[in-house]
Amino acid sequence: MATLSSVSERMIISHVAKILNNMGLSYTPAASQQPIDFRQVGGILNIEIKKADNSNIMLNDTLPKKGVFYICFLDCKKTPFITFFEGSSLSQDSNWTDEYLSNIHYLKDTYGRGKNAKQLNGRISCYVRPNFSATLKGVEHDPRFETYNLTD
Ligand SMILES: [Ca+2]
Repeated sequence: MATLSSVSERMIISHVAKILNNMGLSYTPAASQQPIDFRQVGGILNIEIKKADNSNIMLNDTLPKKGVFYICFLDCKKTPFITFFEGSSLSQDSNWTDEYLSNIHYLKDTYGRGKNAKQLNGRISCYVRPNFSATLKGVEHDPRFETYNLTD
């Protein structure tokens, strides 16, 4: 049997696709590198799969939001676990993200794009984008997260 550490997110996505297909559920798969792996599952649900080698998941520029259901496989050294949650459960306590995003937009408009960026001196250019990640440490004690140890 494969251990979680030898399994990639792509392999998990392919297994979930098989399960959804066997259940006769329709869905739209995400294009490569796009957020939300399965869209409009059965016409009602969006599913995002995450796999990490510790308790931190990478979100890049996508803040988890309401209406997206997350299934996360965490290969923590002590106890690998799987947790299920609705996106807003992860992001709603971080009330500073709107301010962060508006600062990112300011930096983009000043240095990364548009007429300001075109007026910058020299050969160097730059771009800035959000780079969110989240810790899932302790979610087994949070009722918003349905969590199971994978060693039990
Ligand atoms: Ca994913």
